[in-house]
Amino acid sequence: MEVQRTYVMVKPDGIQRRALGDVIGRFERRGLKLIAARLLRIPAALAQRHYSEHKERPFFGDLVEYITSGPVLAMVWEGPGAVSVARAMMGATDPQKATPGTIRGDLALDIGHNIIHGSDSPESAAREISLFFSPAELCDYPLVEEGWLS
Ligand code: DAT
Ligand code: MG
Repeated sequence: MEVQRTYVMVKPDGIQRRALGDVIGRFERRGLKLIAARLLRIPAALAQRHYSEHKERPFFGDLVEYITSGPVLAMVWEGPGAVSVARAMMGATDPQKATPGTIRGDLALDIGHNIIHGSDSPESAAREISLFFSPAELCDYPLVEEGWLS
C-alpha cells in the first residue's frame, strides 16, 4: 500500500475532554508515524478556508464557531494508506452512527462535538497539510520498527 500523509486535528472538545493522549495513542499503536504537531487557536479566516467545501451548508457558521472556540491539536500522520486508515479509526461523522471501537464511537455523542477531523482524500490531505504547516515543519525521519509494519 502506498505511503501517504494525512491531516488529523483534535478539535476543541477533544482537548477539553482530555482525549489527546487517547487519540495520539491510538495512532501510535496502529503504526502510523507522527510527522508534525502544533497546538493552536485557529483564526476565523483559516477555519473558513479549511472548511470552505461546506460554506453553503446551514451548519457552516456553527462549525466555524466551534472549531475556533478553543485550541486544537493539528497533526500530520504518515503510513501505508494513512488517509483511509485514519478515517476508519475516526468512525462516522455523526457519532450517533459511529461504530464502538472508533474514536467517535468511543468518545463522542453529537455531530457538533465529534472530537476529531481527518482528511477525506489524498488531495484534501495535501491541501489541509499546507494550510496548517510549512514544508520545513514536516519532519522526515526513520522509525526503527518500520520494517516490521510494511
Ligand atoms: P468529516 O468531519 O467526517 O469529514 P464533513 O467533512 O462532512 O465530515 O463535515 C465536517 C464537519 O461538519 C463534521 O465533522 C461535523 C460538521 N457537520 C457535518 N455534517 C453536519 C450536519 N448535518 N449537521 C451539523 N454539523 C455537521
Ligand atoms: Mg470532512
